[in-house]
Amino acid sequence: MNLPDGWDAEELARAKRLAVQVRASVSDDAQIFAARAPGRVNLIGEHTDYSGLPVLPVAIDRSTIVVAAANTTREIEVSNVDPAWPSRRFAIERQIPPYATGDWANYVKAAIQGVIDHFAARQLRGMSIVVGSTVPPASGLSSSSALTVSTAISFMAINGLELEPIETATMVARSERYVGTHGGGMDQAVSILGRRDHALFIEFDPLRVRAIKMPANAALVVADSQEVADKSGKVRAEYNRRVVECSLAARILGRALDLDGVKILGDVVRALPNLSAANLVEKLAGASPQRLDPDLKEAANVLGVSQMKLDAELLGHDSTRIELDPNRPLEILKRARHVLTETERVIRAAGVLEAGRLDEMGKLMNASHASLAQDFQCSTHRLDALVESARRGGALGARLTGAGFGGSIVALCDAPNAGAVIESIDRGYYEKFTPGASPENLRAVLHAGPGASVIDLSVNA
Ligand code: NG1
Repeated sequence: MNLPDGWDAEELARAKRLAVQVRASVSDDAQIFAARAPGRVNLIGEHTDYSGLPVLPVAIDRSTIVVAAANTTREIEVSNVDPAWPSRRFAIERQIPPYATGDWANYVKAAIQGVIDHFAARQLRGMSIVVGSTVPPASGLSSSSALTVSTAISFMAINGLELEPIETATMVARSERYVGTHGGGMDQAVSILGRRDHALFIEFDPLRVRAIKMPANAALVVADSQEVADKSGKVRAEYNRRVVECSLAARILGRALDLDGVKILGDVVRALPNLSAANLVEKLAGASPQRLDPDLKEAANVLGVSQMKLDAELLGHDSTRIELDPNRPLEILKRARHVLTETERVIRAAGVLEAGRLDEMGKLMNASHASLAQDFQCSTHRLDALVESARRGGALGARLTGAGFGGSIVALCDAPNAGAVIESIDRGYYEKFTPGASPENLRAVLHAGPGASVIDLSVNA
């Protein structure tokens, strides 16, 4: 069978099944498009993207497919083959009001709103879509971005709109903030720009990528802790709090180092490339208490700005305003230490991966996990146990992947050893933490796959 570029046989078959459902609700001659967008696993560079600092993920061989046909109603009609996600219908308007927090279709709205904002002057056609995904939800593999990306590119196809992939990635990264997470652009970038058998070294502001071939003897074991990292509730608050903490650390460092206009840690690193993470952490420690009150009063004093201005700049307004827990101080030093040392690890990791030095890559991944657990405080008891069980099975390195607070881990292994690592995870983790569940669907060797693409199903029928 002739497969369209970037699609495998299972995906094409899945798209055709979804198309049957879409055809039932549109006219016989309607053009049908199918978009696929992969999830991702991040090898290293965690919680660095929203500071504008580099990451090193791979697009994985698990994808979300959206099959779309134009309708005549100027509405978006959405259904999902998984009954856990109820059907939705909403009008295309200049400002689409979001559903209640946590509604899955807010990711669809985010994508549509992003395209509307980007192509402001256009009259856009509505569409009916059916979604079918093999990216497990809430497990740190970015099912959300796979949905946002596949929706955005199918909506563009329906409306005859085109962008360079790098521009699409920038557009979608911005648009996903619609759901209220103040994320960076890693997930959308790798979902769109991913390359088969390659990891992507991604830099931001402006977005650019370098593909790094995965060494042939490397295997990636990805295991789901089954601890739900629900990005719509508590985890979102934790995530957004860290965005604020990192931005505060950046502003304080900027002031201490006489730099103008610093908003994120990347601004500092780019302005002073010769200062090491250790140097910068030392400067920060000299310029600010390690922790600051969440009402931002003390922070405003340290920065010499008004509390109101700082509040507006850091927390925003309206539906995407960040609410800080008034009873917990903001951690400044620890968070910055993680982000700055992680940046050094990512840059080294790109080099050692390219050179095929897997042992060193594994050590960097272990150091990343330790820093995420101790300084960024986004690991959990269960993620630590899962990482440990992978290491005991002989993984060269293992770490939580994605935002943390639950979700998945990634373990780097010598390919012949992947089976032993999986066995150790089954015995050391799943038997204890998910007794009775069969672990077959919870862990796998995943491969670096191609980025998103859209096809005309009438041509590929
Ligand atoms: P996940 O694992 O999908 O929640 C989130 C952010 C990323 C990045 C990582 C942490 C979104 C869509 N994704 O990923 O941008 O910041 O956390 O490295 O917000």
